[in-house]
Amino acid sequence: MQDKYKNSTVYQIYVKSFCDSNGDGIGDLNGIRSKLGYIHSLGVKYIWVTPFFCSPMADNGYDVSDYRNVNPMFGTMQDCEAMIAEADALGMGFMFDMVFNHTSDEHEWFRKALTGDPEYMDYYIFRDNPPEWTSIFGGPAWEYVPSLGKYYLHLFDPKQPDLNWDNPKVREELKDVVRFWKSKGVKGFRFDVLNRVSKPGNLTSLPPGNAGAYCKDGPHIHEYIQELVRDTGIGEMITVGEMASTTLEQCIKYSNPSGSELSMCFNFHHLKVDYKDGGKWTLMPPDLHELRQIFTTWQEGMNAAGGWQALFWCNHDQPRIVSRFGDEGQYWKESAKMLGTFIHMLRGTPYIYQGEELGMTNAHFRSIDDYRDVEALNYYRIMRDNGTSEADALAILGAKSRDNGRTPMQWTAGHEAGFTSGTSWLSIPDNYMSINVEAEENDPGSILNYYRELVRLRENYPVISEGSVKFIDTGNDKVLGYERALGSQRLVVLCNFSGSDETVSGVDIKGKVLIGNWSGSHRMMKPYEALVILEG
Ligand code: TEU
Ligand code: CA
Repeated sequence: MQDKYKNSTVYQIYVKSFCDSNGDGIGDLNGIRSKLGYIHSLGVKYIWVTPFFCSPMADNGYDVSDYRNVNPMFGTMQDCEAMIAEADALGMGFMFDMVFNHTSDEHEWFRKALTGDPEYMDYYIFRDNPPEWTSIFGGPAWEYVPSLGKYYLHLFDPKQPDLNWDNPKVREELKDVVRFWKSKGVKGFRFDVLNRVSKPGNLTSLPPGNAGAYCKDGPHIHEYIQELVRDTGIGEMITVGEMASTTLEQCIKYSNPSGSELSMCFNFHHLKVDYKDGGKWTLMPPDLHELRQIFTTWQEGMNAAGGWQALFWCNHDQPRIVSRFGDEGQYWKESAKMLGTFIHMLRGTPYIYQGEELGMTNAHFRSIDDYRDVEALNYYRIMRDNGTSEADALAILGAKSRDNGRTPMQWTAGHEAGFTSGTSWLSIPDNYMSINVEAEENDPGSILNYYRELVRLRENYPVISEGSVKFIDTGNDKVLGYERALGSQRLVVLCNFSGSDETVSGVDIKGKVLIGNWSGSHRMMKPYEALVILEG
């Protein structure tokens, strides 16, 4: 991890839902350009933008058919170059999203493979008698191609065939893609499901099971990442790998300070504390004890080994955090600020997902017809086939679907929340009338202005950007607390994850309040109170 990124915050844009410039109901690159001033006003230095490359959009752009061209739905290469230059002029850099575990089945490599061309068949993973595996989106992970008499592996949708990274030609092709975008002036990269690219040695001899569980942190993963970073010269750039179901030991290597791999990793354990028996399609309140355990292990473990974490609650695959671990009713504002404080004071690089800075909520869709995501639609069918009632299945999607995080950015109280002059591709929750940028700009106590302050604090206080971290015992399971330290400075962070008054004991609180969401410092923590105290 290079020091220059340590005091920065990253903003994540989901292109399709950020801002529509031409009234077709779909966010686009010119929409992003029109909002660069807003993003700059947050104080962030980097912008991760989700894939906008040519794609049939079976998985909203995570199925790329041409890595070097802009999907006409989102704009042109000229728009893209202008977007990069305009951000640059404001001191912000883009991180583009490289989806390298798989391509679209409409990519020319896969089209050639389907004709039986052996060179291109070896770009993918074809087998005669594969084991019975289920894919991450539900259904079988191996798809039969009658004309070839073989099956190909897809960890995700059948329209997302997995690439064969054991073929050096594939790795060369992907490096070329990185070089291409680097030469356009991109400042960093996010690598989609990167720890899944190296597959286990003898795939066909493995027992039936979950493809995702077999394909992670594979035998050559560190070698492949090191090669990619070295040969493209991105070791000095900001890079983040999306690392699914990984371990602390692996992430220490992925983000080792020598710069031979990546700047940092996304990991997801803290976002599974509301999965009953580990299953996503279930309903359960978050287990706060487990949440504390996970953060303690990862924060202190990465600290001790010099690894670096990407810090986040939200992204385009997750429900909205205020609806999930907070309270979108009575304590909407307090809980959104508390959750922001908890993440932004930790050790690592915080990511703000579009709308999180407004306290945007889940979608509250009432019918299956409102959903668009392939995963939600698949699992709805699977749940219904297994006998789950319509009401129960909709309640589960209402809490867990990725579409919750994909409703359009709420800019104003006007037509379609100011997102489009036409009709949005995905419905907008009614609360846009009060939860929107315009309203929050005008309120000094808004969640938006609080997030700006969190970003500013990280930039100005080295104890936040570089200090060590240690979790503390607050004597109360509902109040999570940690300490940051650098030289003679000490920061104490206390966060009440409940809607009731809570007491803490045994915590040494002295110093000045750096930021908080209730006025003053209390022995008693108010509902969803966050308190940050600086000593020294
Ligand atoms: O996500 C990978 C991933 O494993 C999960 O976040 C997954 O979407 C979720 O667990 C499903 O419940 C990445 C992208 O962020 C996601 O949008 C893509 O669909 C996926 O890869 C495939 O490219
Ligand atoms: Ca558009």
